[in-house]
Amino acid sequence: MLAAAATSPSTTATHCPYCALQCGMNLRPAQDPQGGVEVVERTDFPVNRGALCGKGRTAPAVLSSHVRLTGPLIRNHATGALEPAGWEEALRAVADGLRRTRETYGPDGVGVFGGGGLTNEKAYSLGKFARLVLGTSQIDYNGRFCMSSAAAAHTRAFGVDRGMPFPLEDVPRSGCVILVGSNIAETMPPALRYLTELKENGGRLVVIDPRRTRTAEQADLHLAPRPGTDLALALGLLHLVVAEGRVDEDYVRERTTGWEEARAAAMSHWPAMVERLTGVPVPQLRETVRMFCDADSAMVLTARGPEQQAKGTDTVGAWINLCLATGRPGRPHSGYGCLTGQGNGQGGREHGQKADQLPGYRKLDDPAARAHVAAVWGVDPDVLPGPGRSAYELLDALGRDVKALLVMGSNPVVSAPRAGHVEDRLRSLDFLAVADVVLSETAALADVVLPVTQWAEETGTMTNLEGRVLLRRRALTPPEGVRSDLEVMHALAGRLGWEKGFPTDPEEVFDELRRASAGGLADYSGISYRRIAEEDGVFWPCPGPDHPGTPRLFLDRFATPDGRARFVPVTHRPAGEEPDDAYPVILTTGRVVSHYQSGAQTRRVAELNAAAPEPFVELHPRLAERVGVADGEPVAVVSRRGRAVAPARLTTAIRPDTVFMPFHWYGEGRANTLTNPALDPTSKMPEFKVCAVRLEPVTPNDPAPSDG
Ligand SMILES: Nc1nc2c(c(=O)[nH]1)N[C@H]1C(S)=C(S)[C@@H](COP(=O)(O)OP(=O)(O)OC[C@H]3O[C@@H](n4cnc5c(=O)[nH]c(N)nc54)[C@H](O)[C@@H]3O)O[C@H]1N2
Ligand SMILES: Nc1nc2c(c(=O)[nH]1)N[C@H]1C(S)=C(S)[C@@H](COP(=O)(O)OP(=O)(O)OC[C@H]3O[C@@H](n4cnc5c(=O)[nH]c(N)nc54)[C@H](O)[C@@H]3O)O[C@H]1N2
Ligand code: SF4
Ligand SMILES: [Mo]
Repeated sequence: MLAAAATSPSTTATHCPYCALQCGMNLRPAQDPQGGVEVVERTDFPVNRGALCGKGRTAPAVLSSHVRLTGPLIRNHATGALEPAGWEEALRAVADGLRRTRETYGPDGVGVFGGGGLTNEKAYSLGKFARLVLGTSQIDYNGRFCMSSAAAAHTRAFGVDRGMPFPLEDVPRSGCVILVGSNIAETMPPALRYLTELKENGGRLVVIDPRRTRTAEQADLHLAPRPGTDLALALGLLHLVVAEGRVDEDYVRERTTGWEEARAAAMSHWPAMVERLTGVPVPQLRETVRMFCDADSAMVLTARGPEQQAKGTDTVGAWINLCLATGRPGRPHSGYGCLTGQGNGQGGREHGQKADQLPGYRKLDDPAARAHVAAVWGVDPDVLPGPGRSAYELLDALGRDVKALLVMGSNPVVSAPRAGHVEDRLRSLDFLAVADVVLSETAALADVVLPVTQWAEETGTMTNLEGRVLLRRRALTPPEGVRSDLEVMHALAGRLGWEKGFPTDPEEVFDELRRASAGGLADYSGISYRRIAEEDGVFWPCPGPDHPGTPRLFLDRFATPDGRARFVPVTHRPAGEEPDDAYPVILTTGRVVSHYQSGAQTRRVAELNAAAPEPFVELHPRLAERVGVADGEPVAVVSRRGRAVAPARLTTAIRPDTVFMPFHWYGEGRANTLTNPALDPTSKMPEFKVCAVRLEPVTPNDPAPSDG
């Protein structure tokens, strides 16, 4: 239960530590004799208006010293154990490990792996730390596994990538919303309200998901395609839009380029063929087109379902084409948006922890961008390395080309595709340092573990899924033995020869970030901590202190050189791995409401664990019967990468050719033991949502599962 609304002056207005909704909450000192803080309802923040999901409500539990790290750990190589150490010793060990590797193998022998949960200040500093202090090109982050395909498609079509080009408040004012591969009821529960209000206002909702999820249950129409066929589906809809004369010719002529090629590509996707590929009946395709085109305003929102595919960029491109052909983007309550996932999934992709990027969403291979950022950093542009490897490529290169790694804000042992292999690669490193708040499965492999402060113990900005820059505020004093990520970077930089340039005060870092982003696509230069506090957050771009910020993009022009949106001709292709005789079933993966990501934080919260104690394999009773497994019994799922075992959960809400596993657990039920690291050629997104598997009943004498 939430504590009653408070009026105490010691209450701090802040935001949840988890997902991209960044729900507002108040924290106040707990009544509990153990101390800490408790969550109090905060109704003045417009995005969630007081509502929180169970993860947000219970977030203070992870602040407790029973579950978190409270001091550095160093591996004793004689015993193999991680042992408590002092900060001086730990920082020296990390600095030595990174320096030694660099001296032996060159700067690109050292890698950095960041996270989309880091504040803007941390993400910015991490990119700067990698390029200046380590001199390495080998930095990327877990956002590559998240919304990178939508980001690439956005940039290709619109010239800029802000996940939602309009605020959430526009959703219920739309006439029709197509929600593709998003289970908002479990992944952003307070946002379900926007869909309920949409229907109350008379708007129509179409949900596209191979499972009849709690979100799909809200829909006027639910389409359940075979996983990995969204590209064909979107092309089939566009074919029908053309065939039924529903193209907005004026809009296409005035605001876009490339229509003829995109139209020709779509016309080869006949409805009957699309039905065969996707399993969605032609009448449902027609009904979708009718709802979408009859509405005065309409939008398509995608999440990880269509994006986490080896053709995710083209798939999102096809949905954008549909929106452009029907004249939606830049019109009221209309257009295309991607529901970004991590707390700072938006800001974390803008300020330089991505392999090809400099702050302000600038490109590392653009000479003008290099010159601008180098001037802010006080260095010669030539010292900046070029673009590096993408996240999976980086993890795959560990122990071979990249010999030491610093991880800050990710738990790839659980969350990376083909995780057994990634775990082996991490073990093969000469040196691994992990900064985390808990002893995650990745931290457990490290030579040195650096314990860091958490959301409620530090201040910093986050950019939510709407592009709204928010301020998280410090509400309590961290325990003695932990330091902030900014302090860690400052201390390491100092030991590696950079006395200056890595401040520990977040506002000082933010002011530098503002200058570094000035003139870039994601321009934060007009945003200040004070303005955020006064204005419920500020939407970027905000190029000056008097600029109001930009809640809605593309009203007059797109961010392309000619101001027009670009159609991209795309055509359907198979998944990286299609079912065959040996692996006849499709595995798809995703989330449950009670756990967050790799579970490193939420598996440490008793209430959440009680609600969702273990992994499971969701499958249709017909498939279960064929395999010979009953509800609740263990079932083995085997792919070309390995084998996982978890209890079967029978439901008619999933297609009979598909099984679903959540990815929040380590051990024998780890979903990512199975997943296929086939990468999208543009975004380098791995294919988390489709791979081929076979199912086997598990008998008591079965050998222990192994990771491939
Ligand atoms: N509870 C909880 N909430 C979270 C998170 C969490 O870990 N737990 N993580 C946050 C983050 S980082 C993210 S990225 C978001 C993700 O938010 P969502 O994208 O909503 O989450 P997922 O469960 O990964 O996938 C959504 C749906 O895609 C469907 N799907 C699977 N394959 C396909 C396919 O081929 N096509 C289509 N159309 N759909 C398919 C799945 O059945 C699933 O219901 O959630 C955020 N919120
Ligand atoms: N099979 C499958 N796999 C997936 C997905 C899927 O749908 N299916 N989804 C993918 C997606 S969308 C995502 S976003 C990834 C996420 O996967 P991960 O990157 O593993 O995400 P988290 O579990 O959030 O890991 C964050 C880690 O950083 C720590 N941490 C939190 N805050 C801080 C901080 O401020 N500083 C530091 N130093 N550490 C911090 C946490 O304790 C945790 O250990 O998983 C991907 N993996
Ligand atoms: S929906 Fe997301 S931001 Fe809101 S309380 Fe839940 S986890 Fe936190
Ligand atoms: Mo994500």
